[in-house]
Amino acid sequence: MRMNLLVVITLSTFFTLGCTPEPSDTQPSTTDGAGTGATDSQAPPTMVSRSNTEISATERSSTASPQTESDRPSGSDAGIVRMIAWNVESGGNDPVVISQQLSEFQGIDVICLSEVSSANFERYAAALEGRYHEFHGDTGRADRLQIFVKRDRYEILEEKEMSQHREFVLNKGYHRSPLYVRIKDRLFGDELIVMTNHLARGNAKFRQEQAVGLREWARDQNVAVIALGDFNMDYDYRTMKGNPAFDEMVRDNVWSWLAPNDFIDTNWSDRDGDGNDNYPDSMLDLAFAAGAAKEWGIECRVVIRPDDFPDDRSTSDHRPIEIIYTR
Ligand SMILES: [Ca+2]
Ligand SMILES: [Ca+2]
Ligand SMILES: [Ca+2]
Repeated sequence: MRMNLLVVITLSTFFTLGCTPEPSDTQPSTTDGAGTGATDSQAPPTMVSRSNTEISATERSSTASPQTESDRPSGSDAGIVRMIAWNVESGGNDPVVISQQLSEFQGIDVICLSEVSSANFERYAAALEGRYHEFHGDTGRADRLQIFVKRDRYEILEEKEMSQHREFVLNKGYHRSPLYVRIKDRLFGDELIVMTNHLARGNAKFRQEQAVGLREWARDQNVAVIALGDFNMDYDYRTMKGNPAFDEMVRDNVWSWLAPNDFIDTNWSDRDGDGNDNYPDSMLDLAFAAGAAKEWGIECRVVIRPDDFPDDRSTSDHRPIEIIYTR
């Protein structure tokens, strides 16, 4: 419980609420991790479904601290569910710094990372002291997806990296395939799917196709679904619009966008090097709910750390976003 309180205090202190949208393919920000060299003619990878890829206890023990189990399943906050999505900027960070910052999220129910180098999968799991089920994608080259699910609270029912749903192609071979877990809350018995994404950056047309595919996939699900990650949908706080992929995502009300409490920029991009963010007041990192989860009153906020922007070579150019709801 003490750990949980610490996390809550820490998050409350550093986070400011905010999330908003806008469209425009002119925004740079998130790298496409793949882009170069690949062609659209590449055959899509086959759908991958594999078993739990938890880090072994042996691997964990090397860096795990001897902290006693804190944990929430008994306190007054037991009904509170918190999830984080964070693009950690593979290639533009120091994994030691990212690990330290990640460790501050200890206690969060589900943590979704994007732009993770495969060399850091185990390091990040160790930063969370082995208290999480760990899953990661095999697609995306240097920019992988990774999901952590709190081990003591959730049972894992399924893990899937999904390159295609029905006729909808979600990965042309060099993108990040959506990664999801179907989990069961041991405390309340809820079953839900948590998905993370890092949609195409350089190819706006394909990003739209990905959004359509995610919408149709969500339409076909019969359990609550939450999706959070870097969607590259350029939600602009000034126009209150996202790019066309955002429009496809929210069409037909299959997904509800979980707008942030406060509209805070989530990505620092200063490609011309003048010291100013070229795309202020915009949001790439988003959260959505589908099915029963739309009625859960989920709140979203952007996580701010002191001096996080502008980022440097050791820190990520993205702020995390957090969603919170009460069961
Ligand atoms: Ca950086
Ligand atoms: Ca600039
Ligand atoms: Ca920005």
